[in-house]
Amino acid sequence: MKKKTFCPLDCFDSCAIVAQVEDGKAVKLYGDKDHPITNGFLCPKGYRLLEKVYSKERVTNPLLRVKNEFHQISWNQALDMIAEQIKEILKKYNSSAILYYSGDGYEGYLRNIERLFFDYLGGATYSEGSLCWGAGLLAQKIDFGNSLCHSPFDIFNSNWIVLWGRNALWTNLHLFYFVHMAKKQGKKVAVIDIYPTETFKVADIGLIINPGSDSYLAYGAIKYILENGKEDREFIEKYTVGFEKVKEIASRLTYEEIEKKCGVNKKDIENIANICIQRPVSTFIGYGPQRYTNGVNTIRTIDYLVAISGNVGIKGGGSNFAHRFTKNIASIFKDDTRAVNKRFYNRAKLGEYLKDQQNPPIEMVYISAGNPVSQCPDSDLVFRELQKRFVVVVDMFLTATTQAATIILPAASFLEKEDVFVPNMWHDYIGVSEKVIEKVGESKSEVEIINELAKRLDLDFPIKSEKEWVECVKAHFEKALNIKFEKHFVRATKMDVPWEDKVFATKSKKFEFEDEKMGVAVPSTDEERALKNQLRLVTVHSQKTLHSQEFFERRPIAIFNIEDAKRLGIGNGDKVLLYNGCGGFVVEAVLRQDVKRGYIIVEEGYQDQNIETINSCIFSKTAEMDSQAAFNSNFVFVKKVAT
Ligand SMILES: Nc1nc2c(c(=O)[nH]1)N[C@H]1C(S)=C(S)[C@@H](COP(=O)(O)OP(=O)(O)OC[C@H]3O[C@@H](n4cnc5c(=O)[nH]c(N)nc54)[C@H](O)[C@@H]3O)O[C@H]1N2
Ligand SMILES: Nc1nc2c(c(=O)[nH]1)N[C@H]1C(S)=C(S)[C@@H](COP(=O)(O)OP(=O)(O)OC[C@H]3O[C@@H](n4cnc5c(=O)[nH]c(N)nc54)[C@H](O)[C@@H]3O)O[C@H]1N2
Ligand code: SF4
Ligand SMILES: [Mo]
Repeated sequence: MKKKTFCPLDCFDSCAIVAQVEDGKAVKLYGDKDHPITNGFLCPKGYRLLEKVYSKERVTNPLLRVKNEFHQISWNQALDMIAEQIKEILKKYNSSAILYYSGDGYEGYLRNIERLFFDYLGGATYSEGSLCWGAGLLAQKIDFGNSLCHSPFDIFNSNWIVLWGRNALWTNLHLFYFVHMAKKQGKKVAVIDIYPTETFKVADIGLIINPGSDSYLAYGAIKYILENGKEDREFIEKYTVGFEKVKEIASRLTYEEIEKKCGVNKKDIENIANICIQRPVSTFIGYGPQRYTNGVNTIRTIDYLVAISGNVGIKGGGSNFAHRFTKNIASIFKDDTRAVNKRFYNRAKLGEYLKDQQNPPIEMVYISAGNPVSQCPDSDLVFRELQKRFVVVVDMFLTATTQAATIILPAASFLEKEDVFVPNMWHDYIGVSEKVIEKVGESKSEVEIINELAKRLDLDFPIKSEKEWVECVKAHFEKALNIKFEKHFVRATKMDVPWEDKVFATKSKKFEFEDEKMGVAVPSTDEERALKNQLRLVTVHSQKTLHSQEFFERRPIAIFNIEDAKRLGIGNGDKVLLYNGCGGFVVEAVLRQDVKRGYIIVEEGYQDQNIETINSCIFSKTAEMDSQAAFNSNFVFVKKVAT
């Protein structure tokens, strides 16, 4: 028997999966051939999802920590204890003494039921700011009014494709495939990154740039375009505001300064400019370049380059960062009128918030589909602060975070529940998944857990089955988007080219070079500075994992420039401690000639039994307006610990 489901991982591609089921057991997963984006194949992680579902390591019973050991308890015991704890908190303070941490480990829409539950309680402490994409979203909100992508198929209308800080082969495999097909049709590709990633395989032009300096490159290309009169005059005059300031900044800038800041030469700046004016050009901005203190500014300047070169609102163009086509649709899983006590913490500063927050302080933390000890900045502080509290973690596995849990609730995997998958990073095919297998062990879905808690707290909460909620969510999107779910997926919009009418979602209805609050984006570098002998730590997403969810064996490595390593007495294969005032983490050194000096590259998401994570070395810094964790604005000392 075949059943239809969707990949639950937080990924650009949101793949449609066909599960082969025999005697009630899923035996194989493959990419849905009917789905226009998935196109019959999954990434290597996707195929391995099945091993996760049936893994011996899965937590299949509720667990309670007694001293430092976990003991199996019944669901009734676990849920009663949590409900009691909530009642105590409501007596003592109000519901905002509960912090709800909603992670990105599972992308099904029904998990938002947790938020509705906390709204019904009176509103918890919710997150704002992002670990992921917040700076870029804010940038595009300022410039365009929203972040929207072209249809993936529109790439075939482009002359050039620019992958700007997006490692598509690892993180967005189906885009990589689209690029590969476009190349077969003669389209050209430029890739811009801080080191030669595997995505450079498709590059006609590959450019290596200093971390955090992209706004200089963007301005350099703008300068060159303006000097040669190649800007799209009509677009600029009719549909934008604030251009004169950008022009002035570009004219004052010198190529020498740009070369120095970005570490690229004038020829390369000219190359990028010449590519951008060979309209149409589609640009795909990754999330690496915005994980700096100047992340918003950086993405805005790339938008400027796309706009000035005339690539906004045209077929084959675009500044594709994320696809927030649901932005104006109210969530059915929120009820602000009930959440009178709600307040917000910044995800990038979770540890500090737990430590300092008063009136009321955080007494309980409810974590679902998240591994904040591994994934938030300042892991050690997050861990220490969680340990002091009543912490509930809903997860399928033991993680760095569950080590601080009071109670662990075993989550059903994506194959054990039905759901709706609403992508928001690249394409716009919404999917409805079937329940493929019965629950493994005693695991429960998030909907079931919340229903049980709501009953115990006598809330007048809408108790519905998963099936009923799926129908509600479908009906909601059908109405809001004027679509019909005739099969298990549907394209949510008919928009192939965003902003085609050149009416933007900004206040002025124009593309805004200038913002009331943040002014005009300028050439900038990350303002954080290294101390003597420190190297910048850049963390990237791994091909082998989805954050802390490992799919293949890997060991922690740091890629070093060969000269830097020599200077610091480090050889290839050495075990080195990376450390700073925040904490430390041991990695193996890999020396490469093709990586520039001054920084090391480490994959994120490592966690081991001793709760050591790379985010031990990451301070709680943020990009502008606290929009985003500035993971890459950190520096470490390195010390050889063994060969
Ligand atoms: N295999 C895999 N796929 C994933 C994920 C995963 O963990 N594993 N995570 C998913 C999620 S949640 C996200 S947010 C996306 C992220 O997807 P991407 O944005 O593609 O991934 P990152 O590794 O965050 O960053 C992309 C590239 O930016 C580069 N970079 C870093 N700093 C700079 C800079 O200053 N300038 C330039 N030009 N480049 C820079 C990095 O070297 C890296 O190659 O991927 C999704 N897909
Ligand atoms: N240094 C550094 N840190 C980073 C980043 C970086 O680039 N550098 N990237 C950041 C980004 S982009 C993101 S999006 C975050 C992501 O960080 P997290 O949101 O923590 O994501 P994951 O580690 O993928 O998953 C968290 C947990 O969800 C669990 N899970 C899986 N399926 C289910 C389910 O069905 N139900 C429940 N309840 N749980 C489930 C998994 O077992 C896992 O333990 O990390 C951020 N952290
Ligand atoms: S991780 Fe991404 S590319 Fe891989 S199967 Fe899931 S959605 Fe598809
Ligand atoms: Mo992310």
